Amino acid sequence: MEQISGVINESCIPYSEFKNNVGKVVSIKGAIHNIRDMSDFAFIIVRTARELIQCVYSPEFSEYRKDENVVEQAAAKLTGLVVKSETRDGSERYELQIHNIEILSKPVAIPPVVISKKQINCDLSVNLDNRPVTLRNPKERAIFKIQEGIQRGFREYLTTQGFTEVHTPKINFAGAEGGTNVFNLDYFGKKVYLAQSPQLYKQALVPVYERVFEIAPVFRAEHHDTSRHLNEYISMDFEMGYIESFTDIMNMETGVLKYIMNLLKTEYAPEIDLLKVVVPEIDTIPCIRFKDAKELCVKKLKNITDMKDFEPEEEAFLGKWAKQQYNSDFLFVTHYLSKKRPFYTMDDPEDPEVTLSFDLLFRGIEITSGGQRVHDYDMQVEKMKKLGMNPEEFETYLMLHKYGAPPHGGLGLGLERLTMHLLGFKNVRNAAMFPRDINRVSP
Ligand code: AMO
Repeated sequence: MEQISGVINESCIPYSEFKNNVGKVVSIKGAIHNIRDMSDFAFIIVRTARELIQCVYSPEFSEYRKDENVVEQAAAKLTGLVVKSETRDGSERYELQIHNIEILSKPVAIPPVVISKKQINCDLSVNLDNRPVTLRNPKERAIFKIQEGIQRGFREYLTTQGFTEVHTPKINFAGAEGGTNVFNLDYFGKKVYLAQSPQLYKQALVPVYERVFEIAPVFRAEHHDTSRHLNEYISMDFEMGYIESFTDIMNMETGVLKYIMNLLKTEYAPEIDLLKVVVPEIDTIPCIRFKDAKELCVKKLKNITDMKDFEPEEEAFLGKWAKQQYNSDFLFVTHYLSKKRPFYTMDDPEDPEVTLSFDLLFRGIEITSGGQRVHDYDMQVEKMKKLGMNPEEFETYLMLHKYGAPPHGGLGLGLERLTMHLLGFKNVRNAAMFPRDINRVSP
């Protein structure tokens, strides 16, 4: 009987092994990304998971140039001799002089968008309509490799800080964030909601694990088509107990961001270079109170009418201000008004009009909301009643407070928002692999 050992016997080597195989005949597998047929020789560029490998037909094996199965997007196994060459800038490169091409699978149609050029050259909507294909373009896929790095950094750093990774339900008995942007769901005749955030559950887990984090999709029924809102996005959340002040949460986030940026520079350098990303340097992040930030905006910008929150232009202005004053791409804005923050937010005991909460702006756009939570049962019930909520509907959430909860707080960081601003996109959809917006649920 065949036994499965858990070891895959690879007949192919990855590109990283080319340098140890110069002068040897090896095999690789990948997609034929581009065929560049010159008059007396031809290149085949093979796309593997992270590289483009240059392969060249040796003259004695040039019969493959006539093989009609060798077409772009075919999946192939290529065998040949590894040779060392130099790029124009003098750096080392290795290529494969082809001896044999085995076609593993051949496409039946030409891609609807040219993906073998350096860059996808079409409208964003066409790009998104053809996502399974356009993502094959090296620049497009680099976006989501970097996004992987952000999530990995978040996970790795928090794990070293004693956090436990959790998964909370996405079908919920209540919308945690309030507002009208909640998706209703018919759950066997009962009205339930898609999770707007893991808020109520991550708090419930604080007395269990003290520190928890989650990276998962959340759902917001955004009624408008904007360049920074998605209907489904990845929320990177954490919640930590026994905090001494809500600045503990901002310190933890600063540590997370430093770690992420460093990880991107070291382990995601090919994608960072390809997309020419300017990775922010983080030393310390400045903090400003909402009231003081608003005063700055009122002084510098015209026609500000909403004194309770920021318009996008104000955030953009504050982003520039932080850069000029503190050479920082990030700015914490703290002590938002009580009226504007959700029911679970702790009011400032020194001034109950404001909360122990914050937003983090990155290059002038909010990427995080967070703060300290109410942990006292009576205080939470009273706050809910004041806001016109029925505490009875939140009976299971209030078990947290009823049966004892330490002072705690946390935050939610929008993965696509962070990616968007890191990569300098104007539209958050560029930073969503398969975006969901008011007009799009496919692909
Ligand atoms: P908030 O609702 O501010 O806070 O969301 C946190 C972060 O999520 C991102 N975000 C979005 N990204 C894309 N499309 C959207 N429609 C969208 N809405 C929000 C932003 C935002 O800063 N429970 C709290 C967090 C907490 O206090 O722990 C919450 O969800 O980057």
